[in-house]
Amino acid sequence: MNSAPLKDQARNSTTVWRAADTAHHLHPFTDFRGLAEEGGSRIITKAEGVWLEDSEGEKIIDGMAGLWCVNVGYGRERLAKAAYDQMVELPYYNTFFKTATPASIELSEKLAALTPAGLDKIFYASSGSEANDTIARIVRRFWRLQGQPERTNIISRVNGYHGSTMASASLGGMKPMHQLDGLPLPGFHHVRQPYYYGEGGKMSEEEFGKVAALAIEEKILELGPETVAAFIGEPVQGAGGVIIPPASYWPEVQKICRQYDILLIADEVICGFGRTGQWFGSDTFDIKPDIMPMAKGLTSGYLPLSAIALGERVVDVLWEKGGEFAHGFTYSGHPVACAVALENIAIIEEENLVQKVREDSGPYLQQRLATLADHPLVGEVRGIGLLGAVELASDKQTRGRFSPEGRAGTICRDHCVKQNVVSRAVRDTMVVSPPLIITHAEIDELVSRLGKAIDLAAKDLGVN
Ligand code: PXG
Repeated sequence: MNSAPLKDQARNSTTVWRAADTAHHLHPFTDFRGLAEEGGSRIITKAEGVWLEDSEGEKIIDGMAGLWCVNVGYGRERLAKAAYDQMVELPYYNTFFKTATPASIELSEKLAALTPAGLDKIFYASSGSEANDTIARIVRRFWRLQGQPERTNIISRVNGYHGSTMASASLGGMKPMHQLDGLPLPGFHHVRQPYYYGEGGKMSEEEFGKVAALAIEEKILELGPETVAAFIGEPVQGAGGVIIPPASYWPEVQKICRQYDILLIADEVICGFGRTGQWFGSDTFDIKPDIMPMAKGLTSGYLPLSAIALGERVVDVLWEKGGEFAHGFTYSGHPVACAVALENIAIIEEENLVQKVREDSGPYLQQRLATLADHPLVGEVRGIGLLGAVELASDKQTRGRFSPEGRAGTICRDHCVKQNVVSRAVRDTMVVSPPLIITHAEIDELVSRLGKAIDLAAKDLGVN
């Protein structure tokens, strides 16, 4: 058996990598056979700033910050150094049996300070999915301890995304994920999303925001308020297509949660750490959650780590009445991941990245994306902070869609790949979420390449 490292010269060729990838590697959210028939993966070998490089030496502008996570950009030696130093000092120790590490303690203190007032205690896992699974258990535990064990139902939204484990995919409202194996699990319910462009019809935005929120109350009444434990939503739905709720939505949602005494969970896995121009989406939309999961931008994706911030209402009950909380992961509070998170947050602070997104790069991206709005293939451009979406439409006026759904998006995405720009197609919506360090010149490049891809897609679709 040849034990030479994969990157040795002899194996360092796209063809060999692709063949080995096809032979042995199953990719997430991928049609295995389809990928093999297309000839296999694009192999990404390096990255710096907002630029990726593939094994053919092509330079690609990463309009998605990896998977919405590389907030401080690629190539940060400080993060590598923080990981190295922590590994040399203490590569691992657990937080289960009355032990802690300086890194896990310091990060908890820091997150308690950064998160909205009242969220003061932190529980760790390694992914957004694990964080949301943990939350599903916490809210049920909370209501049991409150003497209301029948409160087990959790309400979330169609087209929301909360992860890929059994519970977090059940929380999510993605049909293809449910269809994979018969989810959602019992006790997970979905209501309409605040998607004005797609579902607003003739209503004003303000009116539609309230109607979408009232769907939560209708669901609560249908299930029986005494059976509802919590509502969970992303401040802005990311994977669902950068769905920005009307201003009237979150105030109404909060009113309803308070009225029926149900817990409010704001999933900050994408919105957290500056993406919307504030530290958290909850700051941008003035949401006061009881529970807040975070991941992605917490370490800028350099290492896997997720955190759940919990407010007094929940903590007091778990603390006073709970006894042992029989849940946790080997890597909860992993010291190396925590050290990287601390250094990552230090970079965000020192470089004023949150303020920059709010006052400079965010508005500039929105202004540049808005230039695509007149394109005959574009139905709407929307965005907030460094999140952007371009809806492809067959008819601008009537918001007409191409059929089958997703075809126009796939065509445009394939052109993006050829133009060396990463933009995700969510059905027929092109979305971007670049690293927070993106410069004006790089935003120009990103939007120009996306615009070219839209031009080429328009030709393919016969739109001009
Ligand atoms: N909550 C939200 C809001 C997310 O966006 C998760 C939870 C789950 O996180 P983990 O770390 O378990 O993946 C996510 C993840 C995409 C895409 O293509 C989006 C996510 C993950 C993978 C792909 O849009 N979001």
